[in-house]
Amino acid sequence: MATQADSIEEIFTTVAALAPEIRDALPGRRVQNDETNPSGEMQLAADAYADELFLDHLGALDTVVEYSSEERTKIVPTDDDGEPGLSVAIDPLDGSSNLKSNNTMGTIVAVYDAPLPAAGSDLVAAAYVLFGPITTMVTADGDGVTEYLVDDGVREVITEDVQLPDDPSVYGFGGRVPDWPADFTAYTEDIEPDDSMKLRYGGAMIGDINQVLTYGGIFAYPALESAPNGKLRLQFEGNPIGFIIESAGGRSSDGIQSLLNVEATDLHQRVPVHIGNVSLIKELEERFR
Ligand code: AFP
Repeated sequence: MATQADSIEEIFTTVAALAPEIRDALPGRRVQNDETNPSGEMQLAADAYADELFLDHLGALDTVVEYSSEERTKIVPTDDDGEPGLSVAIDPLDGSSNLKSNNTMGTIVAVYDAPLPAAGSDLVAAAYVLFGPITTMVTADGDGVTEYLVDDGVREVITEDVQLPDDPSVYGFGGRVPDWPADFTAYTEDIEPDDSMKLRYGGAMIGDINQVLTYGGIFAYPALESAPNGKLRLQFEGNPIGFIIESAGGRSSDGIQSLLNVEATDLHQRVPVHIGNVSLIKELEERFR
């Protein structure tokens, strides 16, 4: 009988195996689809393609009983034997608007042991695939964080037990500066003069998070005056990335509490996201008190 660890491994293996197919499909799918996703953003042909591919392959696994994605309004039940299983929430191509300028993007996977929408405390695993100059995958399974090279759809370990470096050096903040609330602006004014910190912002959360994981630092897509819950989505982005960064010794926050403690009320709910070294996130939470 398969254990939960076997099921998580099967999901990770399936996601890695699809990476070359997705990468190969990108050049011809940089055009818009004439559709918007459930968050009202323009969908590219690549977003829709990757979503269908993940549904076909992850939905076919016995262990996956629910599939949902940033690209579809509703949860797809994928249970065909009535056995309990895991729910998968996926951002098929995070940062797909970077396709036009040929910059970094990736896939984010959240694995919950609960029906969706689920809280971060229901996560049992999370991972992301990063399509950079090389394809890498970072996984967290509750037992540590591992970085892999994905070569021909197969994972080869690069680093086991990945931890955020102690001395942070990068920061990246999304949203228009005049749209930032006063408390967040005040926090950025603490960070910017620090000569050990430099700005790195790429327009794909997954690329910016990987920089934080590599160099130490902070990524935020904060609440905005025009959008009090920010831009990023809890089920598909905030929770899985919070789980990975916290598993690597960092901290995640909506400004008050860990992202993993935020109540899940809606599949496509947004949440302010602040992620990075514990010291930096604690300072930010102090600013917000
Ligand atoms: P897309 O997937 O539509 O490109 O959005 C990417 C994203 O959700 C996240 O990955 C980025 O951090 C953020 O949006 C970038 O948003 P801005 O374009 O407002 O900087």
